[in-house]
Amino acid sequence: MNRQLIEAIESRLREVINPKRYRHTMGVVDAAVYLANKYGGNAADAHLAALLHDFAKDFSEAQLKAYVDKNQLEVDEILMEAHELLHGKVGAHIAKKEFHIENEAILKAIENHTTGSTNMSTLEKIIYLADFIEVGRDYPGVDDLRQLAEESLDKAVLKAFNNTIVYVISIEKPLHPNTIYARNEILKLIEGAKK
Ligand code: DGI
Ligand code: FE
Ligand code: FE
Repeated sequence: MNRQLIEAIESRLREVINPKRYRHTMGVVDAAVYLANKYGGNAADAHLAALLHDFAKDFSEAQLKAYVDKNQLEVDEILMEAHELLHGKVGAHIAKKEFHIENEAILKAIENHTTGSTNMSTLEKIIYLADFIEVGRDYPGVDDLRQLAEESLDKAVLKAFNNTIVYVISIEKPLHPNTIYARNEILKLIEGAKK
């Protein structure tokens, strides 16, 4: 475990995210390490990805868009439209440029933590799910999701996708297609495993 790197990231995080989000981040670290140990993921990678997943979350819309332009990040139309989707992409780029993280699995887990994607690695699933079940989260259904996370990583991720899709529809925002593709794929995987 790279203590020095973790301390450097933590100290930068305290400058760029608010105290509540910092606590959320530490909750995601604990949940991600727990899930990695439970489901055979790499706990050190889970720790780093969780620590960095919301690095850019408190950037303003203008800051996020300026970062995307300046660094010529590839983003689709929906990412630009719904700026709450941009912080993963920007966070992954910062992880690489500022903290020299080259591990693509970690970078992808940060990048895709809001929408999910097809072909998710165990690490991507862990970060996606840890974000929803960390100890500080409190919303209707969180305890059911925590319980499902004890049973099956895939089933819990599917449930988290379903919840997100319902939520985004309820607030009448555009839904990112990656979430739909990811949800259909994992549903098929789970159905296949039953046969
Ligand atoms: O950054 P966090 O709040 O910890 O969690 P997150 O990265 O999962 O971001 C959640 C936000 O992103 C929440 O406000 C819902 C929103 N979101 C997730 N999927 C979509 C989405 N928003 C839109 N417009 N479209 C999506 O597909
Ligand atoms: Fe996030
Ligand atoms: Fe988060």
